[in-house]
Amino acid sequence: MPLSLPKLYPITDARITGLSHAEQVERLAAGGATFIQLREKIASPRDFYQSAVEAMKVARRLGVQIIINDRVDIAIAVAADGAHLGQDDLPPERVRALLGDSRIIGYSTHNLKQALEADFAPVDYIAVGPVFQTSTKEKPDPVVGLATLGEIKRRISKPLVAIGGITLDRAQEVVRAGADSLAIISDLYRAGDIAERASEFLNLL
Ligand code: 3NM
Repeated sequence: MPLSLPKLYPITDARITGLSHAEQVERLAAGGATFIQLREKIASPRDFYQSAVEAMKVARRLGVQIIINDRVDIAIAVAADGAHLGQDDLPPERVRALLGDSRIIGYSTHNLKQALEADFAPVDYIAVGPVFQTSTKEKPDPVVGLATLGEIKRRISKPLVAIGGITLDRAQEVVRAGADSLAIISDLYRAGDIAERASEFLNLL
């Protein structure tokens, strides 16, 4: 059965927020988020594992699904709901073998060719980005734009997650262009009240 994604897909960022992953999950869930990615680009694997354990406790208490970015080993170790892979991570086929059929696998793509390939890979959703310019990701790929996002949507069958530079102001146009879900980092944390910002997105969408 195809995965049904909520419209808002928040991604944690300990650097921007200065908060633990668990605390971010708590606040995002308070704003209505039900599907959250833990992304950690600084901490050691041991520290990420430990903070993911804490975040999983919060998530289970609040009924939130957790996807672990990049680290399939940590996704397995903390019994997360799935893993999100980049183009340089382990191949999706191998990750599917490791995670089994019941767990969610997401896959980042950055152009039409990659997205078309991803549609045949054993993954549950396809992320496309950066839709707009972003300063959150180091060395981002070239901006994809809304026209290409729309073309990708028309040519793939899997759920499409848009990512990169998406703000509350631009959320509706990204959905109109074809995104099933919006993955967001900085705009959730800029305003200060994380729960309120998450609920603003959900109310709008
Ligand atoms: N991946 P913000 S863009 C993590 O293009 C990430 O695949 C991207 O953060 C991609 O919402 C990006 O602050 C950063 O722009 C998203």
